[in-house]
Amino acid sequence: MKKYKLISLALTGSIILSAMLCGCGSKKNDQNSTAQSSVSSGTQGGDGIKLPDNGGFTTVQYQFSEDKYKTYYEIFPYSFYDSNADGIGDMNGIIQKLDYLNDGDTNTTTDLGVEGIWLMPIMESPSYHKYDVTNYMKVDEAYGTNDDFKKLLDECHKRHVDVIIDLVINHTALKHEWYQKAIEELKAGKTDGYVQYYNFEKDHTGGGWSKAGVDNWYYECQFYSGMPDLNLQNPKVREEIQNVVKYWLDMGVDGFRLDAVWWYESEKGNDASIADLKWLYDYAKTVKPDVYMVGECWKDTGTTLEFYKSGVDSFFNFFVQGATGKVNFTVNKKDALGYVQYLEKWQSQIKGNNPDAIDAQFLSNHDTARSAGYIRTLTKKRMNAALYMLAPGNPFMYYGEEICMTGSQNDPEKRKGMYWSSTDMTGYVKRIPDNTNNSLPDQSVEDAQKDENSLLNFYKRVIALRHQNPEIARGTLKAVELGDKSAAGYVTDYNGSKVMVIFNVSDKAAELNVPKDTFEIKEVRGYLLAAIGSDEEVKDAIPSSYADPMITVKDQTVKLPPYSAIVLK
Ligand SMILES: [Ca+2]
Ligand SMILES: [Ca+2]
Ligand SMILES: [Ca+2]
Repeated sequence: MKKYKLISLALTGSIILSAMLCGCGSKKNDQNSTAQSSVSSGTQGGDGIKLPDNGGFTTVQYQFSEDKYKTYYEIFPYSFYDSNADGIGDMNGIIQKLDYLNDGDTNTTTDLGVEGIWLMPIMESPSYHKYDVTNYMKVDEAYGTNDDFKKLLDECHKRHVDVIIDLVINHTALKHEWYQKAIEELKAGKTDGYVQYYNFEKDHTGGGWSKAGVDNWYYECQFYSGMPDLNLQNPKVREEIQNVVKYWLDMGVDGFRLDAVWWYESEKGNDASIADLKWLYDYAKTVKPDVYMVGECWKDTGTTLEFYKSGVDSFFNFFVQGATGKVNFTVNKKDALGYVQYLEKWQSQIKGNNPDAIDAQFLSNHDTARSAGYIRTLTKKRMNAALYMLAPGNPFMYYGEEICMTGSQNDPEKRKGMYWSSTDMTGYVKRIPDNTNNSLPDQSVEDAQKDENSLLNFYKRVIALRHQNPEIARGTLKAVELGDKSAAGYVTDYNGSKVMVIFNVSDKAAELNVPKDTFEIKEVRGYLLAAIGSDEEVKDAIPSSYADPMITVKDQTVKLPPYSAIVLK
């Protein structure tokens, strides 16, 4: 893994210098401070530490990540953007919308600024969701060609955006030629060829198996009869999968999202599944040493921790997501302290099983309801975004989260067309098979771009703050109690460079004293204001804009308005 180059810019230095000079208050220093103001451009008068203009959003420079630490965006290609008006989103559609995700320029703010994309399955498949593959080396025709995908990769890489694709190897589609050949062989009384690719047994009773339609043979199919489970321990299956992994890595993908990893050897036990994962990851590294993999292990914490022993970089953190997950709980129960203590504990646990482990937080994905469905106010939606986007590791945002799309009744409803514009429906995917509810959110992307307070514009700020401070994703974290559970923080240390992040998840302002032996405050890197004035739950006064943030940082005392976050250095 490449080490992240910490930024040392003149701008940063000048802010520190200016802050130091400003703190003294003598006439001479005031003059110096004025002389510095053209570059430091702080927004706060008085004798505290200067705050960066506009929360630091447009004033603190950063570089694109060069290692595996990225802010990811999950895309369902079917629903994202339809470039040829055939009713189905496609590779060329994603290319057309890349500048919305990242335009490749850290100085512009029209884009979200994400540095990674997870594409849900793109390989040939008979289903709309494509989690049952018929050809592992071919992009589904509905989405385009392999060349279209290659072009998408090139366009992403030009913008410093990594691409990982879904790899679905627990099972294939029933129509996959391997399975079709296996059935032909069974009929011919042959069991040493493709039959070995799957798990066939005679007279198998119990769940997760179906009749193969030949004599009294049954085959394993843990998800449903249309998805026969592969025999991942079979050397020939492994050779096939290695060819698939090499094919896409050679084409330029940066890694894989691994579907259903707990199910790999669900009948043999976790150790066997973990061994499969280790084999897969170790092989992929021989092709691309810095390959990134994130596994879907949708089980309890103990099982997820165990799976980190495979060496795979990340497993999705299912414990922070959803209505009752840690992130929303933190806001609803005003328990910032519980959150940072959780972050410290979980980081130490996953790194205990894999020193290179990277946590993968998210609020929702294609299988769960988006957060706008369970978070009532914009204030709380923004605070939720701040919490998981300022956690260590790689956060994953499901498309549509940022414009408060909803959908919870069934899977197709959670995968509705991305709502780009209320005035121009070009590219909008009207219908996902079997979805009956096509209701649209209040704001399209176009509307949200123009609304200063929109969740979309808040996400841009928090993602920028995350990237301006590479310690947040990469550092070793220690929770810091500041006397009140509704306002707490953490100090994180990345190769000796430390930042402190403080969250105030209360409806009241907070005045906090940071012990000097815990963290010595020298600089304000940036801050976030999540509270919206019209939200009735906010009790204390809140800032009306970033020009007057109602934040002061003086000596070791930090005053924060309700629902806010700050990054100190
Ligand atoms: Ca299309
Ligand atoms: Ca940009
Ligand atoms: Ca399996």
